[in-house]
Amino acid sequence: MHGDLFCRVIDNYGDLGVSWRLARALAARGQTVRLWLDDGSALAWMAPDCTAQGIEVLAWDEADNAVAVGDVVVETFGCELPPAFVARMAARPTPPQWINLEYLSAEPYVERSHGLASPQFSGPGAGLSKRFFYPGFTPRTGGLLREPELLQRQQRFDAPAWRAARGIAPQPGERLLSLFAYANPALPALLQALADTPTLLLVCPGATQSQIAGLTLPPALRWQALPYLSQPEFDHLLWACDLNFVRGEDSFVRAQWAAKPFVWQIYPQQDGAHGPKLEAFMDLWLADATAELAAASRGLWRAWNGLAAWPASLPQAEAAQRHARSWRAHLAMQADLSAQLLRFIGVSG
Ligand code: TRH
Repeated sequence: MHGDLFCRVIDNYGDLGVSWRLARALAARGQTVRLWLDDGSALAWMAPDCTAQGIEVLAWDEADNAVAVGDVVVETFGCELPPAFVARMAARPTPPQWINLEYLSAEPYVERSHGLASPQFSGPGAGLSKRFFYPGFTPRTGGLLREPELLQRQQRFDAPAWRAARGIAPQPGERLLSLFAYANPALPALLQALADTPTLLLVCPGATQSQIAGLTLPPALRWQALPYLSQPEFDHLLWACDLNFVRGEDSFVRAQWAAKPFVWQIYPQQDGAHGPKLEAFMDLWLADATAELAAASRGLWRAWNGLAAWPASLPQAEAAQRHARSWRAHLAMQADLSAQLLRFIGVSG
């Protein structure tokens, strides 16, 4: 299969992060992939070895030129393909499979919408049909991106050696916490809530580093600024910590594969749509948790997302750790997204 993946960077890094990961997953399954980007600048740190991965990375505008169209065209997150490219798709003797990869959500509409077709009646793509592919957490969705050897790599991972190589030196008994977040007014309250346990916060680049630099930390807390890491190294960070704060879409998924307790800062939407989206995920994720863990997790997640007052206590660490492992085991029973996508378009991976 020859695939064309299109990605427009709307903001931050998730659009590119997901698209790059999908491109890699398809290439690893033996498919030829071209990745068309309007802004690939973040690949310099996210995937510094990108030229060695067998993926052709191309500038969006070059898609206007008369390149041959692949067997499958993936439009990520409704990014609206270049009209000239769509016209060539329609002119191909066998039309390509046209897939729109949607955003991840645990809301019920996902199961209803996954796989639906949208025939094109007008415009350069008239006569073609686009199909919606929804990632998700349940068997009636397209699943989650997961490279086949992920769990084995995690088993072989040497966290102390990784930390030492990165200059991360927690003191004995110190909790290690990663913090990847949008600017968040709840940060001072979080620091107070963490204050009863010695903690080293590893803070990812972005607004949080300048925010935390302006705060006085409680005596039990220390923080360290991290540089941008490559995607594989970002995974290692999540595996090496006791508690991970993640955001958006891709780091949120990686935190689940890391099987460490985590807190999700959802991408905030003007119309408040992020509230029900957050609740839908918590409903699914906590369905089998004890009532105590579920209540404490909901309290912390809502507070971190500015949707409720700060809770009296944090989730109990061992219970949260047990739950994170069983959730990963549950998710790992699903076929991963790239395998499901290939099956969806009739290709054996
Ligand atoms: O950056 P994000 O917030 O991205 C997105 C976008 O805002 C997008 O528009 C929105 O729709 C979506 O969220 C929901 O968070 P995300 O999705 O976690 O993407 C971050 C990517 O950056 C992810 O692939 C991990 C990667 N990353 C690294 O590789 N190294 C790093 O050091 C860091 C901090 C992140």
